[in-house]
Amino acid sequence: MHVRDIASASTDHYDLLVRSEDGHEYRVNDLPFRFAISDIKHLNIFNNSGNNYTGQVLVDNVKVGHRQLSLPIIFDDLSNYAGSQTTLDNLAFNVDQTEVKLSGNNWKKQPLTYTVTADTWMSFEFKSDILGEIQAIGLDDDDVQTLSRFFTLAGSQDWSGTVFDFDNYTQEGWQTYHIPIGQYYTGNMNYIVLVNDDDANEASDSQFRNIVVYDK
Ligand SMILES: [Ca+2]
Ligand SMILES: [Ca+2]
Repeated sequence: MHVRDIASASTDHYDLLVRSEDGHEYRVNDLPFRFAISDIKHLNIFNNSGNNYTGQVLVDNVKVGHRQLSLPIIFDDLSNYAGSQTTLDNLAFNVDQTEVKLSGNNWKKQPLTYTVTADTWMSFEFKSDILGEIQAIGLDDDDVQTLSRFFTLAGSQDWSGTVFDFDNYTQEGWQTYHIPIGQYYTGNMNYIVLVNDDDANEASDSQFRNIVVYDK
């Protein structure tokens, strides 16, 4: 591809459009790499004209578009998850119910119908003022624990069988997570599940906000 210019950044995708000399447009996602907008630290423009690297690149009018691929999940229908796990059930919300604070010993699910593909990601912010035993998030298709679908974020207990790749909460306020969940599992899901497990003390809290599930 002989690239003449970056045509534009789409306003409706996390994509860049690259226009070739002959007028073809290529989404960056059509090229052999992918990225989330939040992953961009530097935008490097490469030009590869066949095998001889002699082409020229003209770059102008670079814009980065932003649109959320889905709206944040609204916590308007939370119910207990996994039977008797919840023993102390305290919930608090912001006004538009895109932020929820679970405290006590509290496992909740919110209906969310989503087919997870290999390209599915989940982004959200998490905060905990008092750490507990298990603080985690995941998707599930029913009310029965499926451990491999949960991402442990914090807590003293190693919830064996869950994903620990994001078990890195620093206890410094809100922390942002971008999880490529489709690289861990796929399939039809019916719930997003939030876990604030603290059997011994019933004192921990897990706060989640701006959860979006999307394909890219
Ligand atoms: Ca428990
Ligand atoms: Ca399940």
